Amino acid sequence: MRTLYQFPISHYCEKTRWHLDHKGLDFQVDNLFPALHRIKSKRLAGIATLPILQDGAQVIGDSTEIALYLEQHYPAQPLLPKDAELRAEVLALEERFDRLGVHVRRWLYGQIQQWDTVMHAMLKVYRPWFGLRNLMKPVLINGVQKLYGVTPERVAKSEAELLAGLDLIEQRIGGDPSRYLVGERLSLADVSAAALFAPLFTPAGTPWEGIAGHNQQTQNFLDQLFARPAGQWVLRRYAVDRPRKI
Ligand SMILES: N[C@@H](CCC(=O)N[C@@H](CS)C(=O)NCC(=O)O)C(=O)O
Repeated sequence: MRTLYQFPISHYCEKTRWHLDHKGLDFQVDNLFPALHRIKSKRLAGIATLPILQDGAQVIGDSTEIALYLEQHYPAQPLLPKDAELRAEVLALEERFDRLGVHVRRWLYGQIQQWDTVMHAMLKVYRPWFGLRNLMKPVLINGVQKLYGVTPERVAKSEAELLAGLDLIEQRIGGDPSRYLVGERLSLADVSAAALFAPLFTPAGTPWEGIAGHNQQTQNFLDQLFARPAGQWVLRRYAVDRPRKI
């Protein structure tokens, strides 16, 4: 039995779901309640973050570690090229986009003015537990802002970082949304970049669809990103290369 411990709206968890789906590996999800998840994540893998994958007796934490584990143990449908040079390029990009995921998340949380749809997407999978779910909302809003460093200065820096990330995608694909970041086929670099940027572009069928807590100014900014080749590239990767969306 394979279990993915996750949060539905985490883009790092989405990266792992995509990888598992790409390999056609069955798994069940165990949605841990935010904040309380740490009791289990620490016990399982000694870490505070999700995703964590349990595959039989093996427990692997961190989306990149999980990706490397999956490539090693399930070599069919590879996402890492055999060629050493291409492989190194993919791994370097995967690391870069992994770091950019932090900026995407911080920037997005920094735009939210109405938390209703965010909280709904974050918590709808959990039972109401005698009202505890609703009572936790203000705690979680505060916690998310503290944990992810959502301050105006850091959000502004994250905006610059995420724009640099989109530039990098465009540079790699030569402005053509149908191309891949490395070589002629989907790799771990594409899965990482597309999954970690996806909350900006809310592809249909993903957990971010319907989240709308930002103002018109942010929407105008997002519209510009949508129109860019990098925005179209994320949507293209979802349409063409994401076997199942949730
Ligand atoms: N480097 C980690 C990052 C994962 C991560 O940041 N997960 C977030 C959700 S998006 C998390 O678990 N946050 C809860 C916490 O830190 O307590 C990975 O790739 O798995």
